[in-house]
Amino acid sequence: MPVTHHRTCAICEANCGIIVTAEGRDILSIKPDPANALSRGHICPKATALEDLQNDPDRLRRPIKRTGDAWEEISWDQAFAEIGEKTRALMAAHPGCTALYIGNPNAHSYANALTSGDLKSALKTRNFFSASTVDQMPHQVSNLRLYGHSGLWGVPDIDRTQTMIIMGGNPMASNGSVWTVPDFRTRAKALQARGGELIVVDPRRSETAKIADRHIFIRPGGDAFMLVALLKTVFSMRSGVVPDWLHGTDGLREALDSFDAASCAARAGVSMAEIDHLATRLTSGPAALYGRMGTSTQSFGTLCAWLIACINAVSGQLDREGGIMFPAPAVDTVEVLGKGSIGKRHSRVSGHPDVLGEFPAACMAEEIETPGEGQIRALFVVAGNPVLSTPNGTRLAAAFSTLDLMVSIDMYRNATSRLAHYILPPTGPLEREHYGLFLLPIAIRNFGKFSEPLFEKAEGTLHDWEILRGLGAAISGEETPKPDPRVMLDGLLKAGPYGVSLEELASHQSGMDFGEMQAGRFPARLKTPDKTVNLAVPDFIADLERLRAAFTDDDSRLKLIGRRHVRSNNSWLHNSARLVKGKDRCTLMIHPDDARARNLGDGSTAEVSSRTGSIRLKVEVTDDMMPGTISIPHGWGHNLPGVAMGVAQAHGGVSVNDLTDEALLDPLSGNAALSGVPVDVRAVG
Ligand SMILES: Nc1nc2c(c(=O)[nH]1)N[C@H]1C(S)=C(S)[C@@H](COP(=O)(O)OP(=O)(O)OC[C@H]3O[C@@H](n4cnc5c(=O)[nH]c(N)nc54)[C@H](O)[C@@H]3O)O[C@H]1N2
Ligand SMILES: Nc1nc2c(c(=O)[nH]1)N[C@H]1C(S)=C(S)[C@@H](COP(=O)(O)OP(=O)(O)OC[C@H]3O[C@@H](n4cnc5c(=O)[nH]c(N)nc54)[C@H](O)[C@@H]3O)O[C@H]1N2
Ligand code: SF4
Ligand SMILES: [Mo]
Repeated sequence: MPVTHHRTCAICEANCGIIVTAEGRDILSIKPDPANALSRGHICPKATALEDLQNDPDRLRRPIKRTGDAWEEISWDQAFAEIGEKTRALMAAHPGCTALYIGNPNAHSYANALTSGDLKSALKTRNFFSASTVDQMPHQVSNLRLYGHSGLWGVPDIDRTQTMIIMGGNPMASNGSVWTVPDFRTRAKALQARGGELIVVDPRRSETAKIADRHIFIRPGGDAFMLVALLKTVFSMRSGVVPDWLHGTDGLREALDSFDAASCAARAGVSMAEIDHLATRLTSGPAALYGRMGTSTQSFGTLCAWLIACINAVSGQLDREGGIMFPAPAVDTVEVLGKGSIGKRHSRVSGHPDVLGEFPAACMAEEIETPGEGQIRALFVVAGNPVLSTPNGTRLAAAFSTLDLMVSIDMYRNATSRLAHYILPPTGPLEREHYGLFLLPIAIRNFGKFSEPLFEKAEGTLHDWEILRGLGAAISGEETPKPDPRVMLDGLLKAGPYGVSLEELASHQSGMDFGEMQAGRFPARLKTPDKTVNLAVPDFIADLERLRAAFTDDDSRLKLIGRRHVRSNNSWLHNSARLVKGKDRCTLMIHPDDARARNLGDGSTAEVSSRTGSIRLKVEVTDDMMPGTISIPHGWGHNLPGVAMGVAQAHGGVSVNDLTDEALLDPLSGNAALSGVPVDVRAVG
């Protein structure tokens, strides 16, 4: 008899409700759940690939161990015992030699989030890295300084706004980021139908720009200049009442005194007419200015995040309906997790300050290569593929192959895990529970859903959290029993604003809707000691000098940016034949003028070089690109020795992170500047 199962697709941040029909362990269909109040019947093509992930013959089910180039399957007991013993021996001989890298899927697993600390404390490590420093860290630094908590996110209220401005985000492909906004397209259409405006600021005419009312091209990395121009213009138009909780507007205005709005706009490649239009929209009706990847993975990432928040605040859009709002999730992570700190320690080799306890992922290679006390010798990678995801992957791969011990918790033998000594694979995506612990707090509605697993886990397999706990115990030698993650989650839910139990939440198969986001949560919601938002943050104001100095930077070389596609997810969905089929997506997009100047035709092959390396790939000539800018997606390049992902390898592709530069960082957040990398392009063959 077929069974029907309501669950959540946890591949991307949208967290869509899905209905899976299965008979035995066969999946008959994966369909959208129209009764889910958050996703309202939306899914994207990736949801159906859950079946491919579940059944993929290349997906590992048992631990494997590498000796030289040979891999053998071993038992969990052997894996834990050997890894525990080797790690303890290395820790005794070389204090401080352990390291941990946590990848993006951890943010999609509540159980990982509640148990990865066990492994971290067993490793007693100060070398903590994660995908956050190739992603959203600048926003978190801004959250911490302005609102008093790195996890206190403002969410654009797209359903009630009249103006939605998206800078450096492409939700038509990504389905939203740090903004759980499933069904973006319908919401954007509704905005347009009620007379509102969708505006996109992007160096590429992206899929989102194509459905927008207005697309503004911007030079990669020009955002901070444009935002200065916009903020100054908003200041000149705004005359409304400043809420009691908003401080520092005079200090902020003064800090920008010596910048000229028109020159800043010109430096960004944006006209003052566009700036005036944006400022008028922002100061007249409900409006939300949102900045994502393009604004954070650049060398002025933190300045961008701060200026965006300042513009929303000064235009009166913070904490109001239709502006930037603050959700009330069923587990309030802001109350549960520490606020975060900056600069408590410094990295050994380059002296980078830690941000929220992390060092920049871009420093991992040098910390492995550089001899001395504290050199990394034992690395644990949990659900991450940093060889394809972090800058200068070639150098990082070479560094990984010198480690005394490397352990990957991953279901694939991929570009990163092939270099490990042990790969420990978790259960499949339909064999585990789901609650969007970190995603519901950034959702556009107050909503909760808990999904039980559809299938029992296959015999002899372990969940991520069991592996994390198993490793923790094997390394520390402590066997104290700890509560299951679901017991912990039940406690967190009961302590949350709705006091709902896990059992009750789980009984609502399409989730529980707690209603629209509410305005007027400030100042109570703020975590700053004085319950105010002080816009004049000294570190950020000081960093404006670096921006000023960049005004005259040589801007003549081509600048590399990235892109995402709706049928791909970072580096790890390329083994699904149904997703990768069709046109080659790992291509170089270039403007016709730039192509002509280099003798490049559509479909020809180009070599792209940067300080760190060079790659060759197919050219797509398109005036969707801004002149002077090229775009290459990340996460490709699986065809490496030792990889065992048949479909992905057959598909080929190259890694853009062989070109991105580990030396290019936003100093305030340690975030990699993946965008705006200077490159040269020439025709080959
Ligand atoms: N040039 C460039 N580089 C980028 C980006 C870009 O836009 N441009 N984007 C950056 C961003 S935003 C991010 S988040 C990072 C991502 O960086 P990473 O997190 O390092 O990389 P992912 O590609 O997400 O790889 C996730 C890994 O986890 C495995 N995995 C998937 N699900 C699970 C699971 O449930 N359990 C376990 N144990 N393993 C799992 C996959 O097989 C894969 O190996 O990449 C960044 N890199
Ligand atoms: N289908 C799919 N969905 C995904 C993912 C995926 O890989 N595939 N990854 C998930 C993850 S981990 C994340 S973090 C999110 C990211 O979600 P988004 O933030 O929406 O990321 P991107 O689609 O990379 O969009 C970034 C946009 O910034 C533009 N850009 C680049 N440089 C600049 C710049 O200097 N200034 C400005 N203004 N724009 C710039 C790019 O052209 C691009 O259109 O997506 C998530 N969802
Ligand atoms: S948008 Fe697609 S990948 Fe993201 S949660 Fe929804 S169905 Fe899954
Ligand atoms: Mo990400």
